[in-house]
Amino acid sequence: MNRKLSIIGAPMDLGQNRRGVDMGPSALRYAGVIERLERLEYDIEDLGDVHIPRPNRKEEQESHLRNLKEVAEGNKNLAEAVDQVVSSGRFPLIIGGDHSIAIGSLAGIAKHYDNLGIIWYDAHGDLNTGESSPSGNIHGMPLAVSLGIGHERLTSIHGYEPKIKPENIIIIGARSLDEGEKQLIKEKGIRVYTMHEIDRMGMPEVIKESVEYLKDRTDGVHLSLDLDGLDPNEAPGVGTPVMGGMSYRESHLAMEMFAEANFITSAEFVEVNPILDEKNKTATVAVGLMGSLFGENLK
Ligand code: B3U
Ligand code: MN
Ligand code: MN
Repeated sequence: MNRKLSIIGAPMDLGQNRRGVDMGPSALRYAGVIERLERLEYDIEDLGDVHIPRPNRKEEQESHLRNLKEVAEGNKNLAEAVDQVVSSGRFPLIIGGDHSIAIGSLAGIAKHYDNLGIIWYDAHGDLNTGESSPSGNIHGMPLAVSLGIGHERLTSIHGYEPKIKPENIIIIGARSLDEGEKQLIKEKGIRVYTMHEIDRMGMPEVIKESVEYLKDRTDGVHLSLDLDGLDPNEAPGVGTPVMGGMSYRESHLAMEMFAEANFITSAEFVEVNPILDEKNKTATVAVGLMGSLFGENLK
């Protein structure tokens, strides 16, 4: 693992309609992310938060994609910050913010790789387009956008597209997929481990298969971890909780196995909403998972 780590906050709450997730970066810093990783002897630099514009509430929405202009602009800023971190040879750890920030993260990262692998740890597929979305919320679209599918204002961010290839994506933990997302998954042949597969196979086998699959075919792997992938009993501070999620223990095991595989080259932790949380529990869980991902329990 790259021992030089740069933390970038993305206080974005415009990709969905529950306020408070913009305080995610503060909640994660308060829960001790920097101290936790410093103990593991990483060289940590906290770059602070990128600028996310406020929406002009009086202005007409230009499109049924909620806050399109501001989400695009915030992600443009994030892409530039992340690109610089990767260019300087450091590991970008992005802390959100709602999941629409993956648009900017991937835009900044993927241009440095021919075959970036993506592990999408989430209750949702985030594969909607303006047409298929039931909500108009952009946090349900970043994976599609990164594949070059969706509004041009989003797909073109950072000047190239698509960012990633469908065969390099693995979704883990899905249990709330919309019809259009299911179609896209089939059409593009995207690998998905739903909760059904996780229950049948067990988490160790799911992660082992995922690592084996990505190791040979990719030259870097980005972990995009949405805290709503976990069960809401263990991570209650999220905007769209879905029952029956991955447990705290399964999630730690997954992170430990990724650490052992030593193949993650960038990561983001998103959707921590301290307003909806119970005494910062979800941020604390997230920081614990980062500890495992960065090798706390490696022998
Ligand atoms: N698929 C739904 C719900 C959703 C997606 N991501 C989250 N919720 N967190 C949508 O609105 O696209
Ligand atoms: Mn998500
Ligand atoms: Mn989700």
